[in-house]
Amino acid sequence: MSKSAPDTERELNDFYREADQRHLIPLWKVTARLLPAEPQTKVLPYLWKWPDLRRMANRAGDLVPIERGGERRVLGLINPGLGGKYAATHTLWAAVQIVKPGEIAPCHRHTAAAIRFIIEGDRSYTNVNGDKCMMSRGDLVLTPNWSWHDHGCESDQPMIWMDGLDLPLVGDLDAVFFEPYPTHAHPVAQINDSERKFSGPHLKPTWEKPEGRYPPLLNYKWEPTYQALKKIGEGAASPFDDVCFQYLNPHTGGPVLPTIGCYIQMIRPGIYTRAHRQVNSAVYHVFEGRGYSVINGTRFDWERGDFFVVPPWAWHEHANEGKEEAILFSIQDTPVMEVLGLYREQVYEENGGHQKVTGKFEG
Ligand code: 1HN
Repeated sequence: MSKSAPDTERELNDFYREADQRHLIPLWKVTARLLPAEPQTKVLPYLWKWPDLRRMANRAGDLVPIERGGERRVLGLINPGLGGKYAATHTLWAAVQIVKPGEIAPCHRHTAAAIRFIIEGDRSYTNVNGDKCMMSRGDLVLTPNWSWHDHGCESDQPMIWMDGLDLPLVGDLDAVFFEPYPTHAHPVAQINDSERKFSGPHLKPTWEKPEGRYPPLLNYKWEPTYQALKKIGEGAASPFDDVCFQYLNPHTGGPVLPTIGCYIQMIRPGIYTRAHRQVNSAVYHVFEGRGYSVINGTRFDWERGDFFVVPPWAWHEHANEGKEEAILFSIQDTPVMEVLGLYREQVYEENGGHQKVTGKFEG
């Protein structure tokens, strides 16, 4: 005798209740949620304006001392889509940090890897494992994971830079370790040593052998970077990014850090790029100039100093309608996607490669 429909339904409900109590999930109930046709990210496109960031950084400089415990005077960018997670994208931390004249931010190390991109000031440094890397505007400085680092400012003006870290990713992997150095500052063994050895154009010293994953060059100076941008900028470039360079590890030719790719990009006057989307997320800092990006149909107007986020798998295109070049620095989690075999990109084919603009970001 076959069972009646209500009987079956009751048994099924009992089954689901027991599964829940036993910490089991029947996959057939959640397949669509677990396996969407394409990424369904919570990361939102967002824009932070420089006058606010700068004013707040300076205010923090007035109000908050740098001490052991607090460690750093840093204002992190929080993505409004991530439910309060301390992150600019699901994988990347981005922030502005201020160090005032005479201060030294105490030496420590952590398993999250970091980059600095210098926005304002000079005659400050990051001491990375004893190599004192002198920093000025436009320099990119690396602190690879588990490297000792302290920051000092020897100028009579405060120093402000962008911090980029893979901390949200390392946190999700439950792999965060942190250790303060026994003294406030690390002894200085050399000054600009990695730069001295490894910043020759397409040249590397033959006697310096790779040390595991440790990148041999820690300071990518602005001037040669800019010269390279200008030189390549005389010809054709990418239809999606215009002139765009990835910073390289001179030993491997690969990304500067295993988890963070760094890019410098020039959108030349009159350029309007075509839209595409990539599986990686990105945090952009506007180093010079002004322009706008259309991200998933919303127009984001940016100018010098601003920061903005492009989420995973979000259509984006960039425009510079002015007469001056626009220069964007960005950090992206692309190396993670590539090493895991997850990297994908797609070209926007409709409407001549340009999205329909449906709104403007007003903050
Ligand atoms: C950190 O150690 C620094 O060393 C900057 O300057 C930002 C954000 C989160 C966690 C650690 C630094 C940081 C950070």
